[in-house]
Amino acid sequence: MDKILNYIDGKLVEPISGNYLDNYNPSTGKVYSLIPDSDKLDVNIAIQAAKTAFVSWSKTPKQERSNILMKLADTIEKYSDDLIKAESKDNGKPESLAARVDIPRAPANIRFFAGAILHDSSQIHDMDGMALNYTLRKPLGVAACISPWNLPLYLLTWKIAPALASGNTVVAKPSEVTPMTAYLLSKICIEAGLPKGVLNIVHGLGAKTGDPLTMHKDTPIISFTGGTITGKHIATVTAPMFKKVSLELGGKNPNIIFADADFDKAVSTASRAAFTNQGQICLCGSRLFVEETIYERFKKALIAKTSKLTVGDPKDPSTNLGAVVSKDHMEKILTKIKLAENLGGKVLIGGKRKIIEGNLKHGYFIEPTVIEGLSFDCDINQEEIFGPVVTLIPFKTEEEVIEMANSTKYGLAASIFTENISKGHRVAASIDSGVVWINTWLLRDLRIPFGGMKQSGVGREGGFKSLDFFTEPKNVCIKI
Ligand code: TXE
Repeated sequence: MDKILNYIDGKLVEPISGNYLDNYNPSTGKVYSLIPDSDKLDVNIAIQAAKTAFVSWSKTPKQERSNILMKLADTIEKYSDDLIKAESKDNGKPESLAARVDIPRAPANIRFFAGAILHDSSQIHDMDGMALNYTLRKPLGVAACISPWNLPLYLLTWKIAPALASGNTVVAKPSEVTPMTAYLLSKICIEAGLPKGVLNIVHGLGAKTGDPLTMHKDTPIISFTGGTITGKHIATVTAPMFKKVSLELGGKNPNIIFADADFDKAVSTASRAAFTNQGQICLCGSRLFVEETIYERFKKALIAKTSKLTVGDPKDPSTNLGAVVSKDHMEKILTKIKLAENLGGKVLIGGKRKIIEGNLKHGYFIEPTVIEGLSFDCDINQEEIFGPVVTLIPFKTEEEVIEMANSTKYGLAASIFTENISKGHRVAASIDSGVVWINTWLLRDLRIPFGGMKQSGVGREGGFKSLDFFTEPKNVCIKI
């Protein structure tokens, strides 16, 4: 059985305790590898290695840091096929999705920030010739990067790339549910010649590994993506330590379909937004608001579209939905579907676990599910489900749909479908969310500020926002 190792000070090492956790393949429901059950001792050694490496990495000229990161990106690309297979096996997602999204975006993230540091500039404030202020930006030290299981390698690189590019060193803790591609990345870092200690990856549970990492006195900066409850915990424990924290948390994103939308485009994009990655993307559109006059027609078209989606072997190129990430998560999603029915919701299609005969018989597959008949303010339409489940809600007016869309505690993303330009802009301006798409979904530009309002997060990452986050501004004032 494969044994995943920690990556500390440039070496692959066992956890000091010698303890390991089981790692499951969600498509088969079987254990296929072991993860270090790391604890405070491993975390402390990793932080010390990162702290030592910071001395020279932070002074390495930008061009050289950029070259090293470009080489890392090239080496990731060299192993794309292995990474695609590993991500799919570890997470349950279709290989075709990992090949289209997860894996190509990892080197793209690294190249983007390796280039961005070369084009960054600092501010100067002239005081009418009497004095001049200029602002230096310096890395902070050891960044703690904690990433989730839904887009494992992609979101890990989204954090470590700007942290490293701006001269910090990193201790990363990938999700214990999907550790494999982070482990492969450690081997890739060694092959690419990343200086030792610059990136360290410690595997393990949130409470045993994540907590000592975030609470350590020598991790002044934390970038976290994960659940809102964990985000709240990290915000609480780190506030008295005055750490710089960026939190990217959950979402309950509205997709709003007006009657004047391009109908076919709206149906197919709404379906993609609901079910991509089995609905396990924080940006998924899980609440579908449809203008009353086209509601029945839209509902019929969405059901027809959903009925054509294939749930099956992630290795099969024709598969649209693979397995959800874990048994616990599958059970949580199925419980939510039951609750929806108890609350008076009608399951229009799906709603059940899907058993695939053969060696995937014990896999965690769920049918794509469409539910109607629930009030906008019930639990199902307020709390994140994070699975292949979408609810349909009719609306009459622009004012009404804005109120319903904004009714949750989240504010991450929204999509609006209309051919009326003014309406699109007007509604976009009224929606409480960090990201709004008009007539599209998941169209990402790495330069944009990315993050959520309300309980979807704190701070923004992306483009120069990431470089700002991972550096500390220092103003110097010169009297002339
Ligand atoms: O996330 P956790 P979970 C949502 C989604 C999901 C729910 C819970 O609704 O059902 O969150 O998922 C680490 N100190 N999202 O429980 O626990 C953990 O080890 C430091 C949305 O899997 O937040 C992992 O590396 N770290 C989300 C990371 O936090 C801790 C993606 C995320 O896991 C920790 C995933 C602690 N005390 C889930 N406890 C999105 N925004 O995309 C846990 N961790």
